[in-house]
Amino acid sequence: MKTYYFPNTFLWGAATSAYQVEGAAEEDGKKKSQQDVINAGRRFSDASVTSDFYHHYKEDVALMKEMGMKSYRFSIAWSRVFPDGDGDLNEKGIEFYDNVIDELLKNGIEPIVTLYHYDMPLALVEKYDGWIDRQSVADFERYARFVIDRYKDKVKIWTTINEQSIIVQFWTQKNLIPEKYLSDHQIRYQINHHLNLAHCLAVKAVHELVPGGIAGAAIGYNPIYPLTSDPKDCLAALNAQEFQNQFYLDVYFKGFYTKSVLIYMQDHGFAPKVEPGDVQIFRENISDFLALNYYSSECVKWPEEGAVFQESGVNWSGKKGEMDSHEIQEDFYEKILNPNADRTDWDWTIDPWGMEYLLRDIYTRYNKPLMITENGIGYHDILEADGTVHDDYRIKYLHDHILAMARAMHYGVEVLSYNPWSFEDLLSTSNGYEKRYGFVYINRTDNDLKDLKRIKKDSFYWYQRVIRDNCISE
Ligand code: BGP
Repeated sequence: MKTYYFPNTFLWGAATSAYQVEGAAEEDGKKKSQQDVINAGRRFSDASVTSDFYHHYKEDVALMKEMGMKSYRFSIAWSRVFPDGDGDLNEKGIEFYDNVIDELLKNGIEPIVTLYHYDMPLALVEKYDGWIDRQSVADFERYARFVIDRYKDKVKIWTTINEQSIIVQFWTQKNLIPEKYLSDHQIRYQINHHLNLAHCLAVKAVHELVPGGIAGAAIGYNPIYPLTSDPKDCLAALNAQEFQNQFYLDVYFKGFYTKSVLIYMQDHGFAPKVEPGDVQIFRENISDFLALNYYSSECVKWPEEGAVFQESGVNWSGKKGEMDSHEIQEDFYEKILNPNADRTDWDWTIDPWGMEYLLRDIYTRYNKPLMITENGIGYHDILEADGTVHDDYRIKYLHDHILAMARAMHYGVEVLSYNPWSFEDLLSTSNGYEKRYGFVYINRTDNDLKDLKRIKKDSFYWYQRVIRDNCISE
């Protein structure tokens, strides 16, 4: 049995995002974000209370400390700080984050702050359709600069945009898109262009304002495998890899759009409009690291002649066609479920080998430090009558993924932190409270708020030992 030890500086932790955990969606001056509207229309709980971190943050930070966390990755809600997106500051809103950050620091937990996690202020969607309009970039920059400047002495690690690739891939679920644009894929990639500019301007602000600060995006990243060794399937995998992953990373680290993807987009009429000076903004603001949200891998094959299919064979809910019915013609690659991997109840593949594969692959190509800002398994957890939650499946999932990360580190990959999803149960973006991820169980369901009691799962005690021992064994 081999044991892998981690560096003493390794930032063990866990992650959440504002609208999925805070609740208090319209309290103390906060106004709605687009997620409040998107979630209100779903078949599970809305985002008004979620896990009520807003009122329980001290209790929750105490639990983080008890588990031994060295870092906590969370996001700031733009609409709590500037309720109208571009208007006046909400003093009470920013005070909440002052308090959370101070509480973390007091407990020896390093804050890893994400500036944007799907939650565009609704006011800006109503004003100009959110990220569709280029004005969103300037408004985001103003918000980001304010927050970065306020915490420049307390927060050193900044992630800019959460899962840009997912925002683009599932653009009608992660953004409120007006009916008239729903089948306009040029708009989809224009949103992406604006997100790239917003990301770069936030990196710039961190470099200018934060002494010793580092910045990077948190990308949703699935490694892609060819179904067979047929050269056409291998080429399809390369196409998918460039289209879904490299297209984002090349901007973050090289300052340009991947040529093959841009040409594909031009051929199909959905390339973004790029203004003079934009590429210079990309080139001058290269990221310091890449934060990775890793859950699953994907498998592709060469597409059938003339096939029309969804951009994702299996969408975010794990059910075909349920949530994103807007199709895109792809003659580049065709996704299929990997026949060689286990799957969760929602058909997400469970692939620890993919963790080692992607860490080594990305590090070799870009040579920048990496962080894991999400990784975890959604499950129908059961609260037993004696108040315990036996989540051995989560312990196995996390063990196997940490081990894979350790193997990658053994081969030289620089990984700074591990922040699995999620610290506590929260509102899953696709399945509400039916699908749980936390180390801490929140006593509520989609239909019943109950007492919101915090209950430590078996995985809590297991992860506590991993952090204490600072190692993982095969
Ligand atoms: C990531 C998001 C998270 C989180 C996670 C799990 O894409 O960054 O916000 O939600 O996926 O997915 P889900 O919530 O759909 O179960």
